[in-house]
Amino acid sequence: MAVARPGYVVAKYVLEDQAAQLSKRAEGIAVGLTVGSWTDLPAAKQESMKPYRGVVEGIEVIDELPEGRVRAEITIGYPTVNLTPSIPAVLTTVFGKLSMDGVIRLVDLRLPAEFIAAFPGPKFGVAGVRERVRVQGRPLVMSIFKSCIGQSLDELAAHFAEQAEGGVDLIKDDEIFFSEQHATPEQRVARFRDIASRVEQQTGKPVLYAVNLTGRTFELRDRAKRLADLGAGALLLNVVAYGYDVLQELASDPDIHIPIIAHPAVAGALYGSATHGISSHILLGQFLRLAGADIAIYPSPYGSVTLAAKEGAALVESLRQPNGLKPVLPAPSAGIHPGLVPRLVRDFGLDIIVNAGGAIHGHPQGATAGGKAFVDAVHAVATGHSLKVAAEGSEALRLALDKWGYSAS
Ligand code: 1AE
Repeated sequence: MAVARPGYVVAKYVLEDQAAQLSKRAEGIAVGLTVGSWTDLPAAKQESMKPYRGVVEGIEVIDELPEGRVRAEITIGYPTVNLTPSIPAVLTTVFGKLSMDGVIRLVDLRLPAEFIAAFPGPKFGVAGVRERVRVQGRPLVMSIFKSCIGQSLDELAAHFAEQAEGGVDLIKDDEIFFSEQHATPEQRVARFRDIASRVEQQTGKPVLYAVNLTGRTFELRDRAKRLADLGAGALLLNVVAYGYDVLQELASDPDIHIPIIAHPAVAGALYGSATHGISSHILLGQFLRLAGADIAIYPSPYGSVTLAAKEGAALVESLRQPNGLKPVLPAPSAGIHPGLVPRLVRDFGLDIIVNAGGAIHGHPQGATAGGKAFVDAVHAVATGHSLKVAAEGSEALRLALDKWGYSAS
C-alpha cells in the first residue's frame, strides 16, 4: 500500500475542468474538504487553522480537450489530525461530496505509516489462512456453492459433501444466499461441520466452510461469534453492501476467531467508470486490507466478469506490499476453470486462491470431479508440470481441459 509522508493522507484525482480554473479548483478542494473557508478568516484564525488545512501537492495536465478544457491530475494532502482511523472517515474526507462534483475520479491514495498502523488489518492474512487449511507451496482451491436458494438443508448438505469430497480447501456460500427460509446459517454450519470432519478423516486435510454472514447490520457481530463458535471455517461478507466499517468491527473483535472473506459485490458501481468513482485497487485492495479482510475476491482479468490486467495487478500489489499489516490472499474469480491455473500463477504467484463455481459444478462428472480437476491443476503447476502432462494421470483434469480448454502458461 502506498505510504505517504507523516501526518497526511494524500489523494490523487483525475478530473476535467477549464485549464484556467485548475489552480482555483485544487485550492477549493484542499480547503473545502478540510477547514471550509479560508480567505474570509482573519490572519490569526488562519494561523491557528493551518494544521487542519488541506494542501495542494500537485497539478499536472495530462490531456488537452476542446474549448479550453483539460484533463488533469490533482494531488491533495489531507491532515490525518482531521480523521479517525476508519474507512468512513477517509472516504468522506477525500471523496465525500467531491465525488459528486462533475467529472472526477479518485485514482490513488497514500496513507502515512502511523495512520495505517491504527487499522486492524487482517487477523490471519496469507500465513494464517494457509495454516488453517494446512496447505503450503500451492494455490488454495475454493469452491463456490451454486444453487443454494430454495434448497432444503438435506439438499445443501449433499451439495456440500459433493464439493468437499473433491479435495478443495474451502467451500463458500454464494454471495446472494440471504434466504433463511429452509436453513439458517447456524443450521448450515452445524450440519456442514460434521460432513467436513468426516471428509477430513478420509483425506487427512481440513476443508473450511465459509458461511455468508447475513442479517441486519447490528446483529452481525453476535452472529459472527455464534457461527465461529459453532464451527464455521470462515465468514463471507458482502463488504461494499454492508460497509467497510462493518468489516473493520468484525476484524478487530478478538472473539471472532475465523478468517473473513470479502466479496466484491456492488463494487463495480463504484469503480466501473473511467471518468467517475474510485479505482478498484483502492476499493478492493487498500480498503479491504486496512479494514481487515483475510481473503479478497475480485474479478480476474480473464474470466467472465473482468477487471483490466493493469488494475488487477495494482489491486493485488496493494493486498501484498509491505506496510506493517498482514498481506491478504487474493482470490481472482469469475469464470475460472482449471485451464486458467497456469495463467493465474504466472500473473499472481502461488499465494492465491483459485475460486470457482461454474467450472466445479459444470464438470462433466459432477462437482467432486470438478474440485479434483482444480486440485490436480494447482498441484501440477506448483510442482512445475504442465496441465497436459498432469491430465494424463487425472481423468477429472482431462475432462475439464477438454470442456474449457487451457493456457500453456
Ligand atoms: C468476482 C465474483 C465472482 C463470483 O462471485 C462468482 O460467484 C463466480 O462464479 P463462477 O466461478 O464465475 O461461476
